[in-house]
Amino acid sequence: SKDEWDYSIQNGPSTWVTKFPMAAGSRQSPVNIETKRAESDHEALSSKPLRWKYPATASRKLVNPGYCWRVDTAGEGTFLSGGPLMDDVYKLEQYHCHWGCSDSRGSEHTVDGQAFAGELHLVHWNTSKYKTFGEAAKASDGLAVLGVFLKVGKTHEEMDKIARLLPYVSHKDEVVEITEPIDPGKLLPDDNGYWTYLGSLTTPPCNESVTWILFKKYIEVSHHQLNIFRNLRKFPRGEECPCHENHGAVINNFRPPMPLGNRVLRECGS
Ligand code: SG7
Ligand code: ZN
Repeated sequence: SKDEWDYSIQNGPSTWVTKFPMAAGSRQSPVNIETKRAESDHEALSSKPLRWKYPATASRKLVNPGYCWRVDTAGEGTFLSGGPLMDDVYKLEQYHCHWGCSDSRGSEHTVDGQAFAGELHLVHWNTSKYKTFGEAAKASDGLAVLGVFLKVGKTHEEMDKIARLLPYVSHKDEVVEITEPIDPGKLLPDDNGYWTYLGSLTTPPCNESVTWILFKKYIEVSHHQLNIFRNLRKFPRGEECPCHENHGAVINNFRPPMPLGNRVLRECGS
């Protein structure tokens, strides 16, 4: 159908442009972060430190949309501002994750050509300028996504709350209420250094509306936790698996890097 897309050979990233023309734009994401190209313009970025606040009750529902897991949040009380966002106040809409079939790939952004095992995205929208998420998603300064790289190591306690709920949403369109508080702030690394550039949503319709803020420091999750992500299914419960590939597992749900072109990559902190 018209807005069908996925990560397969037939409907994957290289085909998105036929149904979603914005995917061919010059401000697309993800990109490869060439660390040597990053400009450290301290005046502009560090004069206003990046600040966020997420109440522990912000995480409401865990969803399997068939191509990732996603936590929908109650925006009230959430807050992201400063850094490249200046004085505009952004609210958290949702957070979700991208991962691979093995621990050697899975992130969307790469750093000097290196992929990570996964990438967590906290999606925010500009409430200073727009009335709804939908309106913000169409504006060039409408969205801000915090990106966190996942590396395989020790078990992440906060991420484990999500991993423990994932079996309840193993199939597409399943939803579970979050009762034990999950604090998205605890999913961020302990160092605030970041890279930032202007880009897009990494999935169709690939709107060029995102200020990307990627933490330089990764977080660790265990191999077992990633395997729980890889157990999600792309098809609804009770339906026959439509694909003979990987038992319909949600894996390799990342878009490959797009050209940075003449966009500016800035950095703040180490
Ligand atoms: C994931 O990434 C989902 C999408 C999200 C998309 O596929 O979380 O959200 C929903 C509602 O399923 O799209 C509009 C939107 O947030 C792109 O987000 S991303 O650029 O941060 N990867
Ligand atoms: Zn994402």
